[in-house]
Amino acid sequence: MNSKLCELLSIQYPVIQGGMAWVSEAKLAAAVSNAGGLGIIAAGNASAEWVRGQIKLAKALTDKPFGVNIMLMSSHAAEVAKIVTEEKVAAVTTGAGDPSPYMGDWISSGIKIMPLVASVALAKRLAKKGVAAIIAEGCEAGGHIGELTTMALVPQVVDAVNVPVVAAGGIGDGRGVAAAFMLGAVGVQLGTRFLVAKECQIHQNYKDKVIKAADIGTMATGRRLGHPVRALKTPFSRMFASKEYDTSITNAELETLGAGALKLAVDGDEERGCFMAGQIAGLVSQEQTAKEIIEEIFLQANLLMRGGVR
Ligand code: TUI
Repeated sequence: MNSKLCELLSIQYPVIQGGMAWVSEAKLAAAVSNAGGLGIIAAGNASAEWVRGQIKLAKALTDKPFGVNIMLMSSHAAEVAKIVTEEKVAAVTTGAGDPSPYMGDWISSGIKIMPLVASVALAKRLAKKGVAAIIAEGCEAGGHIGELTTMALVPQVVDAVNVPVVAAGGIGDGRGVAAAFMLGAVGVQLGTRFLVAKECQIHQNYKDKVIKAADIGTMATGRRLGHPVRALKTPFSRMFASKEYDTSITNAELETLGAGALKLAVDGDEERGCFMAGQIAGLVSQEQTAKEIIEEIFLQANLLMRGGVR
């Protein structure tokens, strides 16, 4: 399946792997790139030197293009922004903010910039500044989310900008891919489905929870803090949700409660972990290699888009 995104990134399938903090490491990124998608190393809150090590490892594991996701709320974001330039990664995706301050350096180094946006306003602002593509992420996604659904957001972003748009949030199989193309997207970004990739290094408890999750198995918490996060319903998310309505708890205390919980999930802590995942977790039913996931999804998408049935 060829699309503008394949040409833009020199990849075989128009799929980008989500940059999931603590989850998207070099091994997963390289596996996705080797399978013909664009693998992504997530910098998350990690140190710049950790990110450099992961980039070097990915270079050893694949000769295909891959990218780095920079979480702009991280205190290390500025340093990581420099390292991706030094290492000349093929692409950068950004989340949780406006990457404008770093874009000049990336553009002069030939790095393809694909910011994640949750609104038309930010998409329009960035499209004027030389981004290669915009990733429009709906609130079905896992992790830090905006307000609009993928169904509502993607066509509005497509109409508002003159750069290619990638759809993200709630996409887990070939039907989601076909739907994204119908909305005007040139590709998709998938996170939750890759959580259960064999090459994904998270604890088996995390994978089992995603596989067992039902349609209503996720919830968004943290609205009070201005950055809602979608995660699986677990003891942690229920505890956090109840404290969110407790006016005797300050915002600072609430922030402290959440800090470090994602890492605990990645290490398998079922009580204290924050298991970020998207609403499509209910559809994810088995562990597969990145190659199996990508080939299965695009076989189905191709059939559907040629007018076949699934
Ligand atoms: O960024 C993500 N997903 C993430 S980041 C993350 S780490 C985190 N952990 C705890 C609290 C907060 C973050 C986990 N998952 N997706 C892309 C995304 N970007 N979703 C929403 C946004 C976004 C939100 C506000 C982008 C820009 C923005 O405002 C900037 C502006 O100027 O409008």
